[in-house]
Amino acid sequence: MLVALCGGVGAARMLSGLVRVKAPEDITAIVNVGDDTVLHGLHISPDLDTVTYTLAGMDNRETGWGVVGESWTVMEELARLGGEDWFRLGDRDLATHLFRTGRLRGGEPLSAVTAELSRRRGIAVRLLPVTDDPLRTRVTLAEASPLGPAGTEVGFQDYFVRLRHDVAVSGIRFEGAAAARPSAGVLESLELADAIVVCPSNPVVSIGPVLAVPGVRDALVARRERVVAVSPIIAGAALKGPADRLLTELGAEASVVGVARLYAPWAGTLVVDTADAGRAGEVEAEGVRCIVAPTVMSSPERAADLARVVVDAAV
Ligand code: FO1
Repeated sequence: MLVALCGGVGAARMLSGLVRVKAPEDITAIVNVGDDTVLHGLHISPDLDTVTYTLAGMDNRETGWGVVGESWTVMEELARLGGEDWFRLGDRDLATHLFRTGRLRGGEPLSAVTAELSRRRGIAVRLLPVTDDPLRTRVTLAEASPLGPAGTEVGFQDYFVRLRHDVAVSGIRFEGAAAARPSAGVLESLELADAIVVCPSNPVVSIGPVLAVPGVRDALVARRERVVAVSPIIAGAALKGPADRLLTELGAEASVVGVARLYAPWAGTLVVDTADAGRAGEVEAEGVRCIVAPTVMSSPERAADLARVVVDAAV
């Protein structure tokens, strides 16, 4: 059985490759919930939804989130009413949030609701939120913004969407992490996995919250030789999103060497893009085996090629 640690769009692409080289029912995805937020009274789980929509083939490829071929009738009417419309919720996407919120209100844990949504959407990959307990990424801004002076702490979606992550960050914390328990199956799957893949998601705000849940990091350390990570940083930059800036702003190096240094305690192997072939020696100097391969998943076939490299590296 293969386990994948997942954030948003990079993880969804990786999973769409993994399901072409491993039977989907043999794959367990442990997904970040630190991006989750409650808006209009609805519980929204962006990374779980991005992964679900991608595996169901209903994802919006352009944006990397939400449903393909969306209509925006509700959002347009809400805007006319003067409601909050900075976080775009399409009509079909809203059905997911209504379904999830109703079940959570009924007392079901997030993992049960996620399993039901996966089943209804015909997904065989087992999707597990890393925890069913509250876990929220909080971002302290290093400079003034429309949300307040330097030093203001905001929610992840305020930072990522409302401010378009176009603001320097001085601190990140994962509210609720200390009390969060891994959801059922998380630790067992890590203990039993033949291979553990760390998807090319943001090391700070996607992989970070997953490892912040007590027990997860130790489970990875114990299986380090089976852990294969794919660098989300290529030639010093992130393909999408603020991963490179966040690494620098928080004192790490925005490069494959910086990622290797962060991941060295619990990942035995790091796959880097061919653009970083010249830095393989420096990655290995961090005590991490380095594999060089194309990591830009520009098509399902390319994602499958990378998945093959990752699966072969784990044995
Ligand atoms: N990202 C945006 O940049 N703008 C949006 O309006 C937006 C809406 C949205 C709605 C549902 C959802 O599941 C994700 C959404 N995202 C949006 C992406 C979201 O910010 C994710 O957390 C990021 O992709 C990082 O994982």
